[in-house]
Amino acid sequence: MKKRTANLMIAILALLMLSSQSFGAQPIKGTVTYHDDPSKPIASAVVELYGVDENEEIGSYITSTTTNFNGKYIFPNIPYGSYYVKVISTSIEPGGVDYDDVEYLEVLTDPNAPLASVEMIVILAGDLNGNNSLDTEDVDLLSENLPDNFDPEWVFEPARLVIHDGTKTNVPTMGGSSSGDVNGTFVPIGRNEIATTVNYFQKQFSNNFSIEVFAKDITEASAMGLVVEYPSTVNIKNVSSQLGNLKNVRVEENRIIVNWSNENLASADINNSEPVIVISAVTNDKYNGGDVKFTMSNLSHFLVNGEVVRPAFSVPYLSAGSNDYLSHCYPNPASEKTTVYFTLPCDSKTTLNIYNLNGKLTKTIINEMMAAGQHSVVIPVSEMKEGVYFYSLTTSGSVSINQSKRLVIVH
Ligand SMILES: [Ca+2]
Ligand SMILES: [Ca+2]
Repeated sequence: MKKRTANLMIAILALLMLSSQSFGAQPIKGTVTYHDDPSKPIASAVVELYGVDENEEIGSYITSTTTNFNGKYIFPNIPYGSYYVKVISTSIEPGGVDYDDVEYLEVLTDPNAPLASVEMIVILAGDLNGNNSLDTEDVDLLSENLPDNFDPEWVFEPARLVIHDGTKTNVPTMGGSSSGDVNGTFVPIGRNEIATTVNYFQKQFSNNFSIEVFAKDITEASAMGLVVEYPSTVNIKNVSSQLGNLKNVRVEENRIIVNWSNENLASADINNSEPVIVISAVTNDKYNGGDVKFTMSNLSHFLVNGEVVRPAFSVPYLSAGSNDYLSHCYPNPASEKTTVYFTLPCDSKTTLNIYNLNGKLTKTIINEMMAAGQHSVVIPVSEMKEGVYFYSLTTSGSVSINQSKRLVIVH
C-alpha cells in the first residue's frame, strides 16, 4: 500500500514537472530595425541566442534564427531564464552613405557645440575608426573615402540581456545600421517591395502549361494566402497545392486568390523543394505568341508561428524564346535521311518545304494543320541530288512563322 502511494506521488510529481516545463517555455520574439525606426525593418538578419554566465556576461551559444520580411524573429519554446540576444549579420546590401552624413558627423563632433547625447545607433554608424566615440578622425575617414572608396558594412547594437519569465519577456528592438549612414537615411527593404524573384526558364511552349510557384525558405506554415496575377492571354484551369485541399480558390479576371489554412492553425510542414502551388493554364485566342508572365502580388503571405511572413517567391516565366521555331536537322550533311526539329507556339496551318539553291521548290514534306508544341519529321533524301538545299517552315496561325535553314546532301 505504501509503495503504491509512493509510486502515485512520483507519478504526480513527474506530471507536475512536465506541466511546469511546458508552461515554463515560451517563445522569445523581437524585431530588428534600421536606426530603431519601426518603419524600416531589417529582413534576413541572423539573430543569435546565448545563455548568461556567472558574471552576467554573454554565456554559451544556444541557437540562431533569421528575421522575416518584417524584421521579426522568433525563438520558439525557450525555457524561462536569462539570455542574451545578438544580431550578427544580414544578407541585405548596406547603403545610404553620402556627403550629408559627413556634414551631420561634423555637427555631432563640433567641439564648440557638443550635443548633449547621441543615440547609440548613431555612434555605431559614425564611429569609423572604432574607438567607441565620434571624433574628427571619423569625419575625415568618411569625407576622404566618399564617394568611391567607401564600402559600407553592417553594424549592429551589442547583445541585449533578455529576462524571460512567466510574467513578461523584455525583448527590446535591436538596431542595426550601415556604417557611415549617420543620419539613418537608408531604407533596408521597402514594405511595398514585391518580394518576388522570377526564375526565368524557357519552357517549350504548348497551349497547355503549368506554373510552379516556389516559396523560398518557407518550411512550415499554419496558413497561406497567395495572390497571383496572370495575363489575359491565358485561361486558368486548375490550382493545386502540396498542402492539400485549398480552402478557397478564386479566379478573377486577372488574378487568382488562393487561401489555405491548417486545422486549428497548427503548423504544417512545407517541402521546400516542391512548389507550394501549381497553376494549370491554357493559352486562349488572345495569345499572339509573346511571353507569358505570372507575377506574385505583394499581398501574398504565409502565417508562421502567428507571424505574417512574405518570402521570396520563385515563379517561372514562360518565354516564347528567341523565336527560333525551326531548329536543326540531324544528320547534316545527310545521305539517306535527316530529321528536322521545330516548335509551334500555337496550333497552325504548317508547311515544311525544301528548296534548292536557286529557290526552286524541290519537295513538300508537311502541308497540314498541326498542334502547338514540339515536332520532328524525317525527310528521306537518298533520291535527291547532291548539293545545298534549304528547308523552310512557314505557318499561318495566331503566330506566323517563315524560317529557313541549310541542308547539305552528299552521296
Ligand atoms: Ca570614432
Ligand atoms: Ca545617410
